Amino acid sequence: MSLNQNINTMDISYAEFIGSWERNDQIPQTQVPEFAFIGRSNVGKSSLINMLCNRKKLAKTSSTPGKTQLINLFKIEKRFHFCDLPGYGYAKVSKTKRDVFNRMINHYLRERQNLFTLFILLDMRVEMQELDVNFINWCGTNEVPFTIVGTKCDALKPKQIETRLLQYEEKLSENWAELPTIIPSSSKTKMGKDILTDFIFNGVKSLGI
Ligand SMILES: Nc1nc2c(ncn2[C@@H]2O[C@H](COP(=O)(O)OP(=O)(O)OP(=O)(O)O)[C@@H](O)[C@H]2O)c(=O)[nH]1
Ligand SMILES: [Mg+2]
Repeated sequence: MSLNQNINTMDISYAEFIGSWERNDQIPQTQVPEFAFIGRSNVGKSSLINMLCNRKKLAKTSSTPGKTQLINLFKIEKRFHFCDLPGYGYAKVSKTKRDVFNRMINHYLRERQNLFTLFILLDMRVEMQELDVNFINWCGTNEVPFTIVGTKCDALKPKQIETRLLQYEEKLSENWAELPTIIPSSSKTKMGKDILTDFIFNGVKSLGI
């Protein structure tokens, strides 16, 4: 089945900022299913959340990496949450701050009981970085359920997207017997929006919510 089939009619029409926290143990505990977004700084996490919610400024974005520095929660459709996380591995952020981010992310991912899926974002304009490989493998070791989303596809031609997907698969196959799903996207052109929305709504529905 090609990625463009399976078009859904579902769309997010309600999204509200709940709050920001700097430590996992401060976030309100809830049973509401949560979808979190992670990836290197500047990969487009906050932009993707805005695109999926049909909003321009719900999650704060910036061309300067390191914009999102806290765990940000959003209530979506009053049925589930989105969680915008800080980026990992941004070299220009001080080591102390990077350690804080890593600890924050690490605790959240290991302890958040209601985490349904983590979307790991990879910038499709470039090859998969060692940092991404390590992070994806860490998720495997820690049994964090994840789906990979390729971002900024508007900067690539269809053939280049195909080539990059093959590269990613080859890289992942070094560590993974069963390849994780990779969904190409663009917050500019809304590429991948239907597939991601469908994935999210179906996931929530599978919980009977
Ligand atoms: N061309 C293109 N640029 C994008 C896309 N998504 C995000 N950007 C740009 O990438 C930059 C970073 O976007 P953010 O959404 O703030 O990235 P982030 O991953 O949340 O970054 P941090 O919070 O700093 O970790 C901004 O200048 C966006 O305009 C996309 O789909 N295509
Ligand atoms: Mg951000």
